[in-house]
Amino acid sequence: MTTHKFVAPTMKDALARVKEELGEDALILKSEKVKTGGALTFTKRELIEVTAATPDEVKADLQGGPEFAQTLERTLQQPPSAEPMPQQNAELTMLRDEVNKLREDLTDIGRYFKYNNLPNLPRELARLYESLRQSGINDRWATDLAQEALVQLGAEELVSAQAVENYMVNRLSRIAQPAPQMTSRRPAYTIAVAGSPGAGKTTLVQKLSSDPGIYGKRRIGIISIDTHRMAAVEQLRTFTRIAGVQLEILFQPSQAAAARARLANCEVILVDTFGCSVGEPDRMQELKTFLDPLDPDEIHLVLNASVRDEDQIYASQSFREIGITHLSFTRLDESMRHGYLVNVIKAAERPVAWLSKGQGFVGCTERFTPEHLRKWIVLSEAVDIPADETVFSPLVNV
Ligand SMILES: Nc1nc2c(ncn2[C@@H]2O[C@H](COP(=O)(O)OP(=O)(O)OP(=O)(O)O)[C@@H](O)[C@H]2O)c(=O)[nH]1
Ligand SMILES: [Mg+2]
Repeated sequence: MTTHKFVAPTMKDALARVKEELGEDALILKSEKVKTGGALTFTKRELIEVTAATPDEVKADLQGGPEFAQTLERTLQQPPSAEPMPQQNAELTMLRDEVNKLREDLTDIGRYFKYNNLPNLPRELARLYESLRQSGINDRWATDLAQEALVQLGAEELVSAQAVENYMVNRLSRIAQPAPQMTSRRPAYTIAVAGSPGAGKTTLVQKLSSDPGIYGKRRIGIISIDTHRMAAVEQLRTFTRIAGVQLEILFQPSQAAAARARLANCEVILVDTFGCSVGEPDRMQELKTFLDPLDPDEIHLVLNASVRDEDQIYASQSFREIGITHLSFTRLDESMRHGYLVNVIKAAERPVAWLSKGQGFVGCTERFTPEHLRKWIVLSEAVDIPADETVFSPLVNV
C-alpha cells in the first residue's frame, strides 16, 4: 500500500501537514518519536513521525489482500505506549480542561435555575424561609429546605404557619439529633469533654457535676488531665472540695487504670481535658493517648457557640481523630441567634447533648431537644410579609 510519512517537531505540526497533503479524511496509521541529527547525543533532536494514507489507498490495499488488514489490526491492538508523547499529553490536558470547564459551566447554569428562579413560595413558607436564613442557616441549604417543603407539604399545610414550622423542625431534627440519655447503667459511666482552649470544658464539667437537674444528685468523680496549667488543677481542687466530688489528677496515661479503680464506686465519671487548638496535631495525639486507656463511654466536643460556624466546623473535623461521639455547646448566652449551629451539627454528623448558657453552675445547662431547634429557626422578628402579599421570590446570590 502507498503510505506517506510526515516528520515534524510536534504532533500538531505533523497532523497539520497530513491534513494539508492528504486531506481531512486521511487515516493515521502510525505515529512515533524519531531521533535525527549526528551520532553525538547532543546533536540529536527528537521529532514526531506520522505515517498516514488516504482512505482510497487503504481501501485499495484491503481489496488487494488481507495482509495489510492484519497489519492494521495488529497495530490497533497494540497497547498504547506506557508513556504518552508530550504532544498527546498536552492535547489530553487541553481536552480535560475543556471538559472540566464545561462541567463547571453546567453546574453554574443548574445553580442559577435552582437558586435564582426558585418558584414563588406561599406566604407561610416564604416567612419561614426568611427566618431560616436570618437565623444563620446556610443560604443554599435554606433554599433546598424550602423547595423540599414546597414539594412535600399539601396545599392545606402550606397555608398553616404551624404545619410549615412543624415540618421544618421535624426535617431538621433528622440532622440535628438529640443525643439519647446515658444508655449504660454500668457503674462509673464515663463522659470526657474535649475542645479548643477556653471553649468552656471545665465549666461544663462543673455544671454537670453540681447541677441537681443533671448529675448533681449522683455519686460523681472527676478526672482531670489538664495538668499543663497548675491554675487549672487548683481551680478543680477547690471546686471538688466544695462540691463534695472526688477528684483524680492524671499526669501520665499509665495512671488511668488506677484512677478509674479509685472512682469505681461513682455512678458517673467526668473527664476534663486540656484545650487543643486545631493546628496542634501533637497535642491532639497526646490527648488521644490519655483518653484511650480511660475508655470513655462518650467523648463530647465542647464548642463555643459564639464562634463563627466555619471555625466550629473546622474544629469538629480536627477533633474527629480522637473519636468524638457527641457535641455540646457552651456560651449560647453570648449570641442572639443560633440557627447557624445547625450548619455545624450537620457538618459534624454527631448528636447533640448539652447546651450551656451562663457562668453559673446551676440552671444554666439543658439537654438539647427539637424544641431548641424550633426556637433557633423560628424568629418572631424575622422579616414580616404583608398579609395581602401571598407570594415571595427569594433571591440568593450564587
Ligand atoms: N458567658 C458564658 N461564659 C462561659 C460559659 N461557659 C464557660 N464560660 C466562661 O468561659 C471561660 C473559659 O471557660 P473554661 O471552662 O475555663 O474553658 P476551658 O475549655 O476549660 O478552657 P481551657 O481549660 O483553658 O482549655 C471562663 O471564664 C468561663 O466562666 C457560658 O456558657 N457562658
Ligand atoms: Mg479547662
